[in-house]
Amino acid sequence: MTHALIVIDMQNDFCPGGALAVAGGDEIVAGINALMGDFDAVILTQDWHPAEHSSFASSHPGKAPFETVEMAYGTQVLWPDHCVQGSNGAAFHAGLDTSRADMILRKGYNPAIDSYSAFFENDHETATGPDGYLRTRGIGALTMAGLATDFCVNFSAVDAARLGYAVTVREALCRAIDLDGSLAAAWRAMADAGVTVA
Ligand code: VGL
Ligand code: ZN
Repeated sequence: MTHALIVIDMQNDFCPGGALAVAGGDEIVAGINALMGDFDAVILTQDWHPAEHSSFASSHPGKAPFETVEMAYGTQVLWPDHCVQGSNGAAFHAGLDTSRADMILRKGYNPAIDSYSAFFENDHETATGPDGYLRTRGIGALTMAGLATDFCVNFSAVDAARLGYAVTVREALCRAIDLDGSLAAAWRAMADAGVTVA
């Protein structure tokens, strides 16, 4: 089966020193690069928000990062400003081998809705595009790695499994935010969706 590697959000803002740093986020860059040659296709995702995005705590007076708000599409965690379009924080980690990417998918560009998943925005309805790309290339299996395990990797893996892909998450090549048990919940959600953890 044609097999793609999907590298999730390996960007400066999710690495140590970044605006929404994930502990050890930079440790997985070399391992991800080393994996790329094993796949028929490599897709990179890039969190790519307009300034004043609705997922930023700074867009909600009186709210602090990591608090939640109720949006039309459900509960949304509020984040520090991060991955603002064109900023250095939104750029890929300098060590990531972007030369191998067949496709770079930018997500989270709609100011009114967050998009953790590579496949659907957080309303779980609005498609972001790669399903069509993958199907037309005959890709049926996906391996995922990157940041953050419990948000963008989790949502991407669960959505891909629901779309019918055979999905594997490389646990050692992911790092988590782990907010109030979100990592344990994410592993449960991925297992329930039929995602393989390797
Ligand atoms: C992510 C929170 C906000 C992620 C992106 O890449 O997991 N998390 N935006
Ligand atoms: Zn984001």
